Amino acid sequence: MLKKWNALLLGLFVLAITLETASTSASNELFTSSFLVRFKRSVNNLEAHDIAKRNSFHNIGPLPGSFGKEYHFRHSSIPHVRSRRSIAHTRLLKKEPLIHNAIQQPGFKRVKRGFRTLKSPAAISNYPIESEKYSESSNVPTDPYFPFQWYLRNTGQNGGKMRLDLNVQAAWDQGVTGKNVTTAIMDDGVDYMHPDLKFNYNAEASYDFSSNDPFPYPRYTDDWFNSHGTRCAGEVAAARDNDICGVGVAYDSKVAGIRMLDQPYMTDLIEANSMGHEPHKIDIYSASWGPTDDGKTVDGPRNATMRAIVQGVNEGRKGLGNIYVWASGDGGEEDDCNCDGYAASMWTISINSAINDGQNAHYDESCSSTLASTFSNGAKDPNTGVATTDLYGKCTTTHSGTSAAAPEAAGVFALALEANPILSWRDIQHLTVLTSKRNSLYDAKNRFHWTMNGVGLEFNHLFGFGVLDAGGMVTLSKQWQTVPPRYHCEAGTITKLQEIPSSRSLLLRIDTSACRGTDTEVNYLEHVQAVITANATRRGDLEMFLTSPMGTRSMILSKRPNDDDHRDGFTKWPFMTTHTWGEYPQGKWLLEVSFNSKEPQTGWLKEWSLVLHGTKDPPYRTLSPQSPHSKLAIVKKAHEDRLKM
Ligand SMILES: *[C@@H]1O[C@H](CO)[C@@H](O)[C@H](O)[C@H]1NC(C)=O
Ligand SMILES: *[C@@H]1O[C@H](CO)[C@@H](O)[C@H](O)[C@H]1NC(C)=O
Ligand SMILES: *[C@@H]1O[C@H](CO)[C@@H](O)[C@H](O)[C@H]1NC(C)=O
Ligand SMILES: [Ca+2]
Ligand SMILES: [Ca+2]
Repeated sequence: MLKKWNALLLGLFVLAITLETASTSASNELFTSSFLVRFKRSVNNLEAHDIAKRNSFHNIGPLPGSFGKEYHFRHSSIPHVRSRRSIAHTRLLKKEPLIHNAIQQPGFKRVKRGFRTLKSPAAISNYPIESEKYSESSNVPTDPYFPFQWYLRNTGQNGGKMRLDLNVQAAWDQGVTGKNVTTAIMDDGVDYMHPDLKFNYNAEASYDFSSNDPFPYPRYTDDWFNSHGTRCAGEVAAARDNDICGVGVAYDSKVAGIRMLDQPYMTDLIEANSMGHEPHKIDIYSASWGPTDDGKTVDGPRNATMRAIVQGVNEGRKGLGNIYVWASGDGGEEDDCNCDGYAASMWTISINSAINDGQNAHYDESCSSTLASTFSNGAKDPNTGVATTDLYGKCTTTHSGTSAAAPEAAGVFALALEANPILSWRDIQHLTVLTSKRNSLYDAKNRFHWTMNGVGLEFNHLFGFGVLDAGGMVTLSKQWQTVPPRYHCEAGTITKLQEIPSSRSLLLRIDTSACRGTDTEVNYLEHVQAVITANATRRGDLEMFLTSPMGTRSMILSKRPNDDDHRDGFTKWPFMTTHTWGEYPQGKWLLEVSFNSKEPQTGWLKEWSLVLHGTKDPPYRTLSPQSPHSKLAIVKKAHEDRLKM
């Protein structure tokens, strides 16, 4: 079913096993003034414009990936959001001979992660003392806020742990600073006149989808609500040694502004246009927003957005694939990022955060789809937030949340792409798995421990494979050989209706050959999805675990105390785990579904499909590890031992 839809979606009817496939689900009640207009044939912008105009609509433009068959129309006399469909306007469009159909777009909430109302722009106080012991490098930036950027260089300032940082100095010392790489900040705008950003601003790749013009400048509000994008941009690409603020992780890279969060309601078309904007000029898209983190939402990308992401990874960057970096979410213990379809997607790299002494931040969500972590605020000392650029030429030391974590990762990936511009979107994920470090990251509440998967890769339910290491990633990128083709194996489906008992686990097994002997054989895993349809008297009390044939147990759904849904449940929801990366998938997979509740609950599991993604051939065969203790050496040896068996 997944594959068939993909074929329709991409208009490709060839057997294209390495192409990515998509699925989504949604339900809404609000309608916006935006319409998705499908034409019977491809039309050009001028034709679309004429048709829009004679029906009193405004043509915003074609949708990415629609080959001129789908356009975004707006009607100016319909309120931006209303609770009923505008049947008359829809009918008007449908009467046009060239129009196949027109769908009024539902509006929904998307929120930025980590916004805290700020009192006043922070001024420098308690200037941190640099420790002499950190490193021998003489290549240290002189920017005034650099000493606050403990996430770039942790000398133990403000109570941090020495060397618990992104290890960017080791990348910079190799001369790698992000040259010729563009990261788009999909957010509330970017202050592109900021003196620390303006020379690294890529205007050509920027756009404002909140107001439909080429100038994604943030809208002014008294509380500086729209400072989010500017702060994220500085973390990636603030300039170096210019006496202004601090430096970006990739201070010679470019940032593009994609303003798309600043309107009353989000639509599928705004998201799709943003994520599909200039996929050959933009290498990395960074997103620090998503569905509400209230711990009771289950939501993800809608159809057009899903198609834009799929198209981005399959065709963006001239076929190498765009890199989508996602903040894993700020819902804390109450939420599970596997219920956020953006963060849980295989095509996004979802990033969690640790604070300056290695604990998780109190707002961190946990889930098995998180790939790795960077750093953010949360320590007691207020000077341990994320220092970066702020609105109107200012600087801040208090950027916060997993919002601040995702752009750091985008910066590290920009360094990797300069080191090796032909890395694919999957190469970046493999490099992340192999070079992220446990360092001294730990769960402040001692719930989640570091565990070794079946091929010796250490992971943690909070932090994924650990904290990004820019130096390690750049070094490995330089010798990297692209990974073998990716295959999707539909390993099995159980559709028998089964009751989830109140006080013990429902256990289901799928025994699979992982498509052995077919042309979608998977022998070395990347992502694994458990696509599940289930309902319950209280959805938030459900817990689910998936155990691989090699014995790695991923918690694919944790208890969400606020989620009292008893109606919707999960409909073909793709729970994802990264924890079995590199493992061999043949054998028995176990799904455990149970309630974690004081009250008696019941529920029904209606469907479980196991989808395996990975390679047929061992992925690291041509690489030579520089140290026998490196993760690369460990996995490579595990894979070689298997082949000898
Ligand atoms: C910069 O990147 C573009 C593709 O994004 C590539 O075509 C171009 O050759 C690169 N330029 C340099 C100087 O590396
Ligand atoms: C989204 O795509 C699915 C699968 O093709 C389809 O069933 C559904 O009707 C679409 N939803 C909308 C709102 O177009
Ligand atoms: C769940 O689905 C089953 C089977 O379709 C149905 O009988 C049951 O009433 C549903 N339960 C809830 C809580 O919605
Ligand atoms: Ca600077
Ligand atoms: Ca969330």
